Amino acid sequence: MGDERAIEAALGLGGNVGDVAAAFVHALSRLADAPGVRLARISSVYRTPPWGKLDQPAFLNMAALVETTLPARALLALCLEIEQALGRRRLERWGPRTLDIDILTWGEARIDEPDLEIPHPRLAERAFVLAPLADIAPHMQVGGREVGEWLARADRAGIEVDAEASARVRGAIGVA
Ligand code: GSY
Repeated sequence: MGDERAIEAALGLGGNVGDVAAAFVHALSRLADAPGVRLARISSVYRTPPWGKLDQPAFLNMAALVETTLPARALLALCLEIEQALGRRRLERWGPRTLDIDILTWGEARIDEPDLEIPHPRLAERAFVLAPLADIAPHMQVGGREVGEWLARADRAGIEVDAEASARVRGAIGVA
């Protein structure tokens, strides 16, 4: 990255169709190679019960911290481009999907637009987002509390680290 001031942004990744750990590796590699983005930290990969629509396979979820000189909207465009390159399929609302990349935070910005809400509006309620994010940013402030505090209040039943998927992703991505 150049000399422009970098912003720290948190991303949430998830999917439950196909080889999701491989999709995470491709997505993180694309992010790491993108101009204006430095991949700073990645969480473990968690196996999580489906939220919203219950009769679908378990998800894998993880989080990443990036330092970026991209405006939030350009970071969103990059995330959508990566999702599409990886064949994102969302067959129905709340239903199975190959890969989602959500911008959870972009610095301390608050953005409330139809296609871009930051911080992510449901971040504080969803243990499948909070558990990975707490790995890498437990003290990040969101909505008046730290991520770790939101996680302590959330229902994290059934959420477990997937050790094999975590090792695959960490083995392929040289980031702490
Ligand atoms: O972006 C949210 C996609 N999604 C998920 C998810 O990522 N993890 C879990 N466990 N359930 C989900 N339901 C939806 S929709």
